[in-house]
Amino acid sequence: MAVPHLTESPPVADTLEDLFGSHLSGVCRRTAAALESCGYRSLLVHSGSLRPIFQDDRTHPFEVNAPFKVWTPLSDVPDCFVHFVPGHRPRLLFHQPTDYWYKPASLPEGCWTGNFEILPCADLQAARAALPQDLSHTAYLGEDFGGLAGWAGLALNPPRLIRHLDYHRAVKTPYELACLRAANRLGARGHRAAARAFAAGGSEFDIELAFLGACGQREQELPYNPIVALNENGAVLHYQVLEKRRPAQHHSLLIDAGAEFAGYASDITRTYARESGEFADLIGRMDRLQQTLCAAVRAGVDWREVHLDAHRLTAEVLAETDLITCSPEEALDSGITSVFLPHGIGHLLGLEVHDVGGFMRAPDADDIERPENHPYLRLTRALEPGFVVTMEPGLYFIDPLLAAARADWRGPLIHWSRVESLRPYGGIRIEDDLAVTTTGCENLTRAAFGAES
Ligand SMILES: [Mn+2]
Repeated sequence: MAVPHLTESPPVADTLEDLFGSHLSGVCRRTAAALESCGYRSLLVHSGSLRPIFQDDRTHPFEVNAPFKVWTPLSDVPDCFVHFVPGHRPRLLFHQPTDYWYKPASLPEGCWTGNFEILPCADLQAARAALPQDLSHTAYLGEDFGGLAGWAGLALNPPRLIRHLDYHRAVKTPYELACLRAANRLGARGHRAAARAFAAGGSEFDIELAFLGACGQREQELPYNPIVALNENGAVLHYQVLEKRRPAQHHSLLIDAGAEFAGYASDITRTYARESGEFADLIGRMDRLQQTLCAAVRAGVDWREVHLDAHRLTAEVLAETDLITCSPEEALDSGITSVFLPHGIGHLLGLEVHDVGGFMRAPDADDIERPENHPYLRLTRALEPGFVVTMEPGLYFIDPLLAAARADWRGPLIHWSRVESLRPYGGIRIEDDLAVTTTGCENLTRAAFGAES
C-alpha cells in the first residue's frame, strides 16, 4: 500500500524553479539553432504595446505577445523586451516608467528571474540605449510600435524564423506541462463553481461570475472569454452574449471556459442537463464518444484520422438516437455529420488557446492539407510526445445549418421531429486537454476534475 505523503506530487511552486531552468535552456538551444539556420545573430522579442482607444485617453486591455511568454511568465507588462544572443544569458529589458496615473510594475521576483539579466527601462529610448548599437542581423518579433522605425537594422518578424520557432513550440517542455496541469486545476475549480451556479438557477452572467470567482481571475487574465450558453444558446459555437436575465426554464448549460497559469491556457468544455431524460442521455453518449477518442491518442497518430474517426462515431450516435433516417455509413458519405459537428475535433494548446504550428510538415516545408470538406480543422500534424491537444467532440442543433440541409437533398436523411424535440437544449460539447506520450496520453482535465472532487 502506498504511503500517501510520498506519492502525492509536491506543490507546484517547489518544482517550477528547476523545471523553468531546463525549459529556458531548451528555449535558448532551439532559438539559437533557428537563428543560425535563418542567418541572424540575435533575437529581440517585444511583450506588446498598449493600444489607445479612438479619441480617448484609455487603452484596450493589454494582451501579451505569445512569443514573449515563451521566455518569461510575465503577462501583464507592456513594452518589455527579451534580448537573446546565443551563448549569453538572456536579458530582460523591463519597462518601469515614472508614472503617477498608473502604478508602474514592480521588478519581477520569483523562481525564473535568476535566469535573466534584468534591466529596468523607464521608456523605449532607455530600452534602445540598453541594446547594442548595431542591430543588424537581429530578428525582431512583435508589432511595429511607434518609434521602431528608428531602431535601424532590425529584421521585422522574419517569416522563416517564425516558422522555425512556431514548429518547435508544439512540443511542450516539462515546465510547460506543469503549467498546463496547473491551468487545468484552476479551470476545473471554475467549472465546478459554474455547475453549482447552473444548478441554483443562475443566469449566464451569474454562472460566469461564479467561474471567475472560483478561478480567482478577472476576464482579461483568462486565455479566452468564457462561452456560457444556456438552453438553445448552446447552438452558437462561440456564443458571447452573457445574458443577465434568468431564462424562464433551465434546460441545459454548455460552458467552454479555461483559466491561465504562468501564461499557459486550459481550454475546457462541459455540458449539463437540468433534468434526466433524452438530452442527459445524449450527454452521456457524447462523453463516452469523447473518451473513446481520447483512448486512441498517442504519439504517431495522424490527427486528421482522429477528426475523421470523430465523424464516424458521431454518425453512429445520430443513428442510435434516431436523429437520422439513414445508416451511419450513408450519414458519413453524405456529409450529414458536419451539420451536427461543424468544427474541428481539437487543436494545439499552450501559450495561446489555439496554439501555433498546427499545420506544419516541417519548418522549411509546406503545410499539411486538411481533409477534404473539413475546413475548420486547426491541426493536421501527426502527434508527437509533448504535444498538448484538445479533444472536443460536439453535437449541436444549429438552425442555419439545419435549414440549409432541410432545403436540399439531405432533407430526407434527417429525422426532423427528433431534431425539433432536442432544439431547446442547443448542443453538447465535451472538451479535455491531453498531453501526448509515446504510449497514450495524460488527460490533464479529467485529472484536474478528479483532484477537485
Ligand atoms: Mn478548444
